[in-house]
Amino acid sequence: MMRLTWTCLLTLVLVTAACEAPGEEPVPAEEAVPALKEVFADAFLVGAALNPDQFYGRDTLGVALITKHFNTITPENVMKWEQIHPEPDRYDFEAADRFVAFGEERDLFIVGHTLVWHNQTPDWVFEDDRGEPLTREALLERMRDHIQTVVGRYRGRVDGWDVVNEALNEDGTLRPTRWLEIIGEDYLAHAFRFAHEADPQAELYYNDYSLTNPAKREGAVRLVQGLLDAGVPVTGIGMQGHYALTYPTLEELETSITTFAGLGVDVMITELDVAVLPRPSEYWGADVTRREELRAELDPYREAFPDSMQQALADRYADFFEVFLRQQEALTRVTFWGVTDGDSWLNNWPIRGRTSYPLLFDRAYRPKPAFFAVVATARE
Ligand code: 9MR
Repeated sequence: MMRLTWTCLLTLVLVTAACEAPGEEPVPAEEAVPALKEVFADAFLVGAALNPDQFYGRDTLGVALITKHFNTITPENVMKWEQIHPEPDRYDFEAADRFVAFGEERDLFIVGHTLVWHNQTPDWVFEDDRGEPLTREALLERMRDHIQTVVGRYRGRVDGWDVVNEALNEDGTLRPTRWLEIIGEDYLAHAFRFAHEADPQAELYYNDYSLTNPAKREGAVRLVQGLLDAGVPVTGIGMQGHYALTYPTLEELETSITTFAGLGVDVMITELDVAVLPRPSEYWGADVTRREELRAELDPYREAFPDSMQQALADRYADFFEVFLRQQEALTRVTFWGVTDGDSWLNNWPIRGRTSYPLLFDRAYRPKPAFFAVVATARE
């Protein structure tokens, strides 16, 4: 009996030791961890995309981080068309209501994501009862009903909306979606007008990735300038910050921010993360439909993230935040796409089941060296 007990104890010690992966920082004292929203209070809002475990309160450690560090939130998925409006005559507001209540309970700036997109939008949206494509008028009416029902429900409570998401190709032309095909180029103008009618106070954004690429940047300028010239109420451009250790260049990032600000609209970094895993191809966008096969060499940090990589990530984040701080007049908000590394979509895209490290908090909810590097940029 005694021997068994000692064996158990020894096992416990060994298992506990194994949990302390080599190279991991000791947990910093709570008071040594400043709140991001306070560190950047004079510059811009700081936020995160949330999942249901967080806003339903199941992920209690995640909730503690959100409550401490962020003053703006975006729902990662629950306001997308297929979730909030799964069938023609059925809206499902349960999760979105909880998300909004979570933000109100903490007095956060609440962003709605997203009203008009080509992904996560059911096929029926574009079809009549017989499965035939809708006419332009019928699709516009369906878009109006969706936008006004959703925006109207949260009028005065959701502060800003990603009205149209990812409408541009990499070359800056309009993406050939069913919205474009059936309605025509003015589908964006209609979407913004419908949203404005439903909540005249809400900020309304065009949101996209790869907006640091010159051709796509120019496409966004043409698009948004055209909307503004036509009197369409666009208040901001959301630059999804799906970045990496070597992409984009800081110069391209800063040029995009200043160029967009020059249009007279707000600019925000809406989906920030920094990919650290090997890329299966030279594609740098964030098209969620792209998929690649898992190979061991593409998932090198399953067990631990080496110190050298932690440092590279920290340096990269510091570089980005130096640009953001320099451009604080233009930027209203910086939102991370997730809270901890364990939450990130990059664990499953473009390859399912990898172990990625793209955010400021690790899987054990601890601030990483990148967190402290970001904080340091505000104190230089
Ligand atoms: O992070 C989101 C992930 O959980 C979803 O599976 C995915 C599918 O649509 O969408 C992800 O969020 C995307 C966002 O809505 C728009 N920009 C790209 C984001 C990352 O794919």
